[in-house]
Amino acid sequence: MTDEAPPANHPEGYVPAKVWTWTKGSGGRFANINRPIAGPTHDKELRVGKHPMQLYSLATPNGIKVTVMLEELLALGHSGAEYDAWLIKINEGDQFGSGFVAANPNSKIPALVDHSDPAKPIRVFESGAILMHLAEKFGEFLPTDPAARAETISWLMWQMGSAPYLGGGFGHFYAYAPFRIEYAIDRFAMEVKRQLDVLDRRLAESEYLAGPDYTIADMAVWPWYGSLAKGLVYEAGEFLSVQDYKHVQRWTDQIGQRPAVKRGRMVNRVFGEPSTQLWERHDASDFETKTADKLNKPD
Ligand SMILES: N[C@@H](CCC(=O)N[C@@H](CS)C(=O)NCC(=O)O)C(=O)O
Repeated sequence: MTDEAPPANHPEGYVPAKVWTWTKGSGGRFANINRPIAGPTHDKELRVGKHPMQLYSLATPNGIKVTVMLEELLALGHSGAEYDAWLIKINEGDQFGSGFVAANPNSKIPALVDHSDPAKPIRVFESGAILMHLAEKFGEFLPTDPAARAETISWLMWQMGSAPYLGGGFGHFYAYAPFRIEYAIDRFAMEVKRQLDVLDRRLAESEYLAGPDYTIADMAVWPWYGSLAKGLVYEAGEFLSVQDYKHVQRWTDQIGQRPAVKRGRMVNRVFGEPSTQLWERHDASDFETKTADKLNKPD
């Protein structure tokens, strides 16, 4: 490095302490739930319903991946995928309850507990792991042909590795940080546009991410990058010129037409049009009878 003046987008004045200590909140959105330590903050058991699959979640992009998968499995007639979807209010700290932490030591939605064998419930956390668990259990949406399977898992892992740059990087600094830092926004806008181009090039040559079939890779990528392509996350559609990614737009629309996707997006949703919010799902009929326009606010 030279002793040149820092560029204009480089704020001066901050020198990190020798050892970082948790002395103040960051001031950003969600600062009230961010902590530098793991583990529960309070005792609270998770409720368990009557179905084999117990899901503890919220309709964020990570949550939607799993409710879409469960609805897709039910649409194919897999009654073993029947599920109770319990609402976890992350802005109120439900993810730090002792029962939730036992299901997911990382304290983030979604968490699944598979009670197919009631004597031996299986906990699964990380949305990608949940998609793989369900795909393998029911033999759906994860091809068995080695090449197609490798392609599916590759795109699934691509999503798990890439989305934190979109959410924790771009989204945080563009929409949630208490002030705008040009350096951070430039860095992550560049990366997110690169990711959109990765998807666009793949979807120019292939109907779905892993090939001609819709798989768990599409289910993982669509809630993040499809929402981004439609300007639905971070109000960043114009900023990122998302309309330019034509193949991503085609794929987003195509997947959005699926009835199971339409249902899955509604589950554990607490924002948007009341008729699109199904706070908790315990029965297939809940989509008709228990949306927010027909109920009182969840407690
Ligand atoms: N890699 C995880 C990410 C899960 C995640 O970040 N969940 C967020 C909501 S989308 C959450 O629960 N945040 C609460 C918190 O950080 O305390 C996955 O894919 O399951």
